[in-house]
Amino acid sequence: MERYFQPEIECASREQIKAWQDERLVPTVRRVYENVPYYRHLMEEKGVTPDDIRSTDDLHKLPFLTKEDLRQAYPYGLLAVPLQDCVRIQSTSGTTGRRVVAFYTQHDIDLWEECCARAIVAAGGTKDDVVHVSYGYGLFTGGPGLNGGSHKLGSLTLPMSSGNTDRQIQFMCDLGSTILCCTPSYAAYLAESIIERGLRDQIKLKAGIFGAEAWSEEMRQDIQEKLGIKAYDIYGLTEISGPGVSFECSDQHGMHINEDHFIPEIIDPNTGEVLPEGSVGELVFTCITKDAFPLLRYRTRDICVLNYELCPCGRTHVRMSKPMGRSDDMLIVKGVNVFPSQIETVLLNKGYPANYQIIVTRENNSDKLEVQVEMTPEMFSDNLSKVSVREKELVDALKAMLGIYAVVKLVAPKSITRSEGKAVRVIDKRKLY
Ligand code: DLL
Repeated sequence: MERYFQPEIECASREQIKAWQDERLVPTVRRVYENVPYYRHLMEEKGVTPDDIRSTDDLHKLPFLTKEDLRQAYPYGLLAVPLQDCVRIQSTSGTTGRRVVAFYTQHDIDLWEECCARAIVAAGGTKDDVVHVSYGYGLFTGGPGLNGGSHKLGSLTLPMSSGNTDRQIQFMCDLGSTILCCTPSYAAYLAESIIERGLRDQIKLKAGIFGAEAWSEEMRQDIQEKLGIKAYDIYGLTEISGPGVSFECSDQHGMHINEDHFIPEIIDPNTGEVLPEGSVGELVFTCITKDAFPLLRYRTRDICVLNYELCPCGRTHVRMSKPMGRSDDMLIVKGVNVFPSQIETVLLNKGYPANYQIIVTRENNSDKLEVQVEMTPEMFSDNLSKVSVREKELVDALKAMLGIYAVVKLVAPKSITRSEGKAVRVIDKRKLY
């Protein structure tokens, strides 16, 4: 039977959801206009005043915010409350450019943790569960978010953080962890390590809540089979609060967006035009309940589609598809759009583990795509001629999926560095030339 953390909200009618959004958007826009000079300036440039925003139907009139704006306004420029009212910051990893810092009041943290509690309940969690949180703690939102959600639910929380795989597995066995929260790539690594140590029948996991990076359906099947669990997707981003912006339910067909807090839109990433229902485009969020950092029309760069059909689980909040990639993660190789998720699908379909790295270089003005793929131990024991047959097979399958030629290198099991957080899938050396 489906359980809800807040049924009156999660299963509200669409009319009720729209009414909440309308009544929360209007004062939020006014408050941001009055308290955030950076955004007021953007509104003035567009000739919009708070009086122009009377309901969500007027949302499209507001200017967008981008990561570049957050960098420009770093660190305090988008804060909508006095700094003394804030109790926490979280931050993105800042691998490309300046870090982005998000601020929280206690009220913001409470709402964020509620969103994460909804995600845990949707994955079958109750207060009787032992929630094993192996997302990183610290500035990254993964650990603190799921930790807080588990507390809200009253479950026993194991704040493991990432790393130290032996200790993770030992605690999992000794304390009987039932729900594992970590990145899907680390879940795959933990699954492999548990099986290698012959401990599969000593773990009591029933579910996993995996997100923070793209992962395919094939990878889900693989983790589910190896650990004997149901694996749920969870999505979020630091700028909007962290994990729990949306989450999967038992139906496992898209993630319900917490629409009482965040209004989603899908836009054309090139023109900024709002696209009709069912279109694939860039996801944009407007925060309507946050105190400290209520970003309006924030462009996530994540490409996905929204599904407003009624979900069999009973939740009425719109579902977003798994992000098909990020508009800024998409590689353009020889003029062709390549998403790492397409490569992952081919590999998993052909029985390879999800340990791979994509390396793009440029030689003589021509792009070169190389995919290094780990073999399973059984494949590794094959003779060399069989390995080259396998490589050729993969080249053909990748050509069929991507439309371009990729060099394939099959490498020994465990030779690609494992990540305890988000996996590093792409090394684009063209940027270094
Ligand atoms: O990754 C928050 C999070 C933590 C989500 C734990 C889920 C679980 P950031 O580090 O700011 O925040 O990265 C946000 O990660 O814009 C997406 O591109 C990507 N991302 C997050 N969740 C998913 C997911 C956290 N389920 C960026 N599938 C986002 C695919 C995801 N990509």
